[in-house]
Amino acid sequence: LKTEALAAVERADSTAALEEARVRYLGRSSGLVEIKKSIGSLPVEEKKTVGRSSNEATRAIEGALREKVERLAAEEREARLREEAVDVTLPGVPFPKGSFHPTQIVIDDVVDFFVGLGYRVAEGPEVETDYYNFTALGIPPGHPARSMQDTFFLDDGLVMRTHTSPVQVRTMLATEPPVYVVCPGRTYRRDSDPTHTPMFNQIEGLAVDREITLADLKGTLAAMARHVFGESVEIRLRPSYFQFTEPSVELDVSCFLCGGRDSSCKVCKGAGWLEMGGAGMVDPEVLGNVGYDAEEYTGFAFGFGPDRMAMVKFGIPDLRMFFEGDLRFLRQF
Ligand code: FA5
Repeated sequence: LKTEALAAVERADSTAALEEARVRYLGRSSGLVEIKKSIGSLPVEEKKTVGRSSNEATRAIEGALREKVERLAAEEREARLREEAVDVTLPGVPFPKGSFHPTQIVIDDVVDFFVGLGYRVAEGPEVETDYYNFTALGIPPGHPARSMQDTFFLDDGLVMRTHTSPVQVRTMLATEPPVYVVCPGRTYRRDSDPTHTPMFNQIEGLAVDREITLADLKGTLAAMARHVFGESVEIRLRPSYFQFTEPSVELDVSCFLCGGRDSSCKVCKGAGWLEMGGAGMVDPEVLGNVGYDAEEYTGFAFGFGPDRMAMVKFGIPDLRMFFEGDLRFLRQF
């Protein structure tokens, strides 16, 4: 029995196999325990020899087990260490890194600028009611400006918003003045050519407070343009018309590349100025529509096209490239 047990211990090649051998040869129902139990019924002279030899066998097996346990544990630890070893001298595995979309770079840049001035960021739904998209902004049903915006109409008086200006209305209805917000978001029009896409982005801005003037608007837009395009750019406000601002202006930024001096400039084509978006003083009627006191408060608003701004900033000739998802294009930013 002892020889068999020692051989089994020697054969065991894992701590689990060793435990199995221990139970088999020393456990409660092992042959050795059986023998020890039977000692009491043996004749006196046999008791001594059987007792001694069974004790001796138990000690020998226990000793062999202990030694083997230690050896196995050491071996297993060593194997694990070998397996988990990290060779810090190997070169790292490079993993692909994404980059921001050019439009997103401009949006983040503009939003950062306004947040720095203390503006809050506001958002609104892309599926908008006719009321917020048009009527509340002074464009009643049947007004020609509705068809000028090439609207995608949905059922039940809903439209895909054609601009971010409805967020102005929603913000003012939800907050008491003073209000300072920027509202980036997706907008939709039935347009498609090198500078127009059916889905595009706008960034709306709105400031309503006591004694806000057109000079505040101009100073704010000039600082924004310098932040996005560089310290040397100038801005120009041209008279324009929007139903929800009076007076209304169009914002032009001087070409940051050639400063308007190069007729072959690939950014401005020699025009010297680049169109960024619309702006103006919030029409008192719009303030009245949201329950603000137009005697006490005035405000300015603006709406830029960050896709267009990105075309200019990065010198991209066709807006549609922004939406093709071509990685060769996107990896450049
Ligand atoms: C508006 O949408 C006004 N809501 C802007 C505004 C806001 C005026 C607040 C006054 C006060 P407009 O239709 O001009 O204005 O569009 C503004 C900008 O959106 C454009 O200058 C252009 O940069 C961008 N844009 C318009 N249509 C498209 C299009 N299809 N694709 C890409 N950009 C476009």
